[in-house]
Amino acid sequence: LHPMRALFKIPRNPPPTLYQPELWSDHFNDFICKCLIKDFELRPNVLDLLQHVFIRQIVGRERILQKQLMELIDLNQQIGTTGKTRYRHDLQRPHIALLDDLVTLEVLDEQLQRRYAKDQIYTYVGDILIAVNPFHKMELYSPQYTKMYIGAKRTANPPHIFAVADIAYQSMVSYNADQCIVISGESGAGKTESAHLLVEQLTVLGKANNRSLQEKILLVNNLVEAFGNACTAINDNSSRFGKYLEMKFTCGGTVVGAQISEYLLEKSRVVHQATGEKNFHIFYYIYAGLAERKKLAHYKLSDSKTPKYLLNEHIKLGPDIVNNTFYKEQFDAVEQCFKVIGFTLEVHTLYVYSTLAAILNSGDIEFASVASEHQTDKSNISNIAVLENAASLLCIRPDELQEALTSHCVVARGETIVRPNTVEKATEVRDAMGKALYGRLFSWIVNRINTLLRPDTHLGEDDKGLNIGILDIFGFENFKRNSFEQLCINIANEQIQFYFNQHIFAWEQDEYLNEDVDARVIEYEDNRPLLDLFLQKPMGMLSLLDEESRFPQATDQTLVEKFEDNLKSKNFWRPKRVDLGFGIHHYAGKVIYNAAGFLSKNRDTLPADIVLLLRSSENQLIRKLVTHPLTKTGKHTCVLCVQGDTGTGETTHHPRESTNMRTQTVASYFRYSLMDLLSKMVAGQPHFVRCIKPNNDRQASKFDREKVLVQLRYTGVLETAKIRRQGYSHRILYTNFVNRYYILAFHAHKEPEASPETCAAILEKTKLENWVLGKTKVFLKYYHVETLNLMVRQTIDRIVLVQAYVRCWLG
Ligand code: AD9
Ligand code: MG
Repeated sequence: LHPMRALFKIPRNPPPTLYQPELWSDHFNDFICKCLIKDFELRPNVLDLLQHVFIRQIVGRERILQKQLMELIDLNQQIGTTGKTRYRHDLQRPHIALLDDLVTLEVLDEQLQRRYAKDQIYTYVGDILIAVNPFHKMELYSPQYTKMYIGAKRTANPPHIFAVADIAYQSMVSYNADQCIVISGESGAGKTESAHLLVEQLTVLGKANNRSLQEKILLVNNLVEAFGNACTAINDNSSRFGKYLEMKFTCGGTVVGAQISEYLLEKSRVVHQATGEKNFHIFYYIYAGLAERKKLAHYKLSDSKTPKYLLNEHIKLGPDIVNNTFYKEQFDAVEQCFKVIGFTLEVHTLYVYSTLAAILNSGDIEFASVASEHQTDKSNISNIAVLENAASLLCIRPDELQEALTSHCVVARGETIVRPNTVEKATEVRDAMGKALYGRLFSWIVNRINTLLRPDTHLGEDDKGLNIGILDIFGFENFKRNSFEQLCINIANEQIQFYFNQHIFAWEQDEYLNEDVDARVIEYEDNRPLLDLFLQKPMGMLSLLDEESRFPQATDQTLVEKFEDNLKSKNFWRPKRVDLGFGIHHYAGKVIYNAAGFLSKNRDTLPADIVLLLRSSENQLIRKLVTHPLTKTGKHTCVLCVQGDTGTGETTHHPRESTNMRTQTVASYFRYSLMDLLSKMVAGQPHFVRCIKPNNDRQASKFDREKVLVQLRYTGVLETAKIRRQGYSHRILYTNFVNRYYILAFHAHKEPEASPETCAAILEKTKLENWVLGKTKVFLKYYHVETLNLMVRQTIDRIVLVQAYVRCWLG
């Protein structure tokens, strides 16, 4: 037996890639530490060191053969360079005269413009990625790029969205902690595209060993976007819902599933679209797709008569829809998504098509006013054939549908009385049914995806798993005419901005105070007053709206008057000469809203008669959509929730709707959704991507400097640059710091005491500068942590290599 073998106690089945010091003898660990601590590069004194260790200490009088020593030196050189060779790539880094990280610059917009002109759309401001929408296809996402950004040091490559995926992934694995990537920016700035790219890169990083799972995850976004996105005046593929996609990993970092949470689908779009806008994509896809397959008749649709819900008079697409090749291709793609993700054709897909066709058919039901002896405001259906089509697709009786649309029951003194609906009321009921069916269908699809991609089966018993959440919501909107939907969308953006501010400014500066660290205070635009204006109870805008929605006599006019009387804020005003108008000065700019329809949109009632009727449907899916009781209640404690007067941030939320048809208002459901989203987000370590729209014309290579500057200003990017330059974005408790990094300066198998002295020793050893020690925490600049993590990784890599070598050599 080789004497060193006994000394090193080479473990029998050593894990091939893990350094587990307890498996090896102290002699071996000492040897490694001496090698590593002496010098990170290991090289200069290697000969001396090895001679010392091997010849004098271990082998004693026995001489090591020259050849073996030479081998060790070779090995050492390999080890010394792995950090570099592993991450060197075939792609030559383009010569960059412009700065990748603008944290050091005062004039951001000018640099961004110069970079943009060179197609460098990504730029860092500290640890935040700025992505300027190129509005044209970029050669930046090929497999070569995918590879180039795996495990690379951030400064080794130009800024890229893939680098954000990598940092989030590496942080998740190294810290065993959930991560959250927040993408923000106004409508059309590129959030959804960025989200796709992140998912793509994360599936590669997560090395899904199951190819079909990888494929499924990649298709999830496409599927939900077909149902949740639409063409607006600003963006042809505008997200009309908020999406939080959580990718699930094992603790070892293998991707095992995905879960989506959807927020606030803009259902009103199903029945009405503003000038120049369209319905949800899927309706056009299915209409063209079914026409192509000659199946329109089966779904009671006709290619000569475009359904009204698709015929926005301002677009006049008309017959072109059925001939549109893009829509046809998209229909095939959606069907493929359904198939790959695991929806069954017979049960699911066909039911989905029937439901969509039923919505389109019901939109064509027309009402006429009928004069009667007692009342003049009764309504009747003037195209019974269409009603019958809708009823047959919904698998309900046409006479019952007719009754539910044209009349309603009221219970008075224990007696049920049937009252007729006016044409206006009947139309409202018809549209409410379409919206409700679509909204529920969307949630059902999302739930189904979640069931099919649930990670349970892939996680080991003790593995709770980790996740990386990607937030992609609808961006800030300011149209010519802004309604309730824009208000909700903009409040959501306001909340995300608040989350950003808290992370970047508020919490960081609080810590300086608490920890007695001397750092300059950075002024930033705090949008808390705006959130209070909207969310405070009982006098915030949403509470006032809910209160007014409870009065049957209230009108949109009384609502704006209520706002005017009660909202005392410089951010709220009533513009002159705009009926039902009110203005809000959002963090991202001034928006004039029109309150017409606010009350009915907020009440969003689906009459009980319709619910009961749909529950009798012979179509399983329809039945499910109207019966599944979403009665779970959630309790969220979230430091970011603005909950007005209680100030505790704790609320009990009741998701919308229960079986007794007493529905919650949209405003209160919205509030619930926001809190739910935030409680998910705060659980993870955040990474920020700021998307910037370079012009309003969706034109490539056009950089409207003023427009960009406004966005940089309101998103606080300029202040972010300052705080990143002057502040300490990472604050790590002594214990955690020592635990994570002691290996860089101390014996790998003996964790030293978690004292400020130990921390200082580690930091001095690493030759990093500009760090500070607080009372209980180490304060680091944003760029320190990456370097430290890389050093740890390299150290472990080297140890593993030495182990491997020693095993081969002696084993
Ligand atoms: V909204 O708030 O959902 O209305 P987003 O999501 O911010 O908006 P989206 O990602 O949909 O915007 O981008 C708008 C369009 O910009 C896309 O349809 C692309 O045509 C274009 N875009 C955005 N990012 C890129 C990119 N990295 N490369 C090429 C891009 N084109
Ligand atoms: Mg989007």
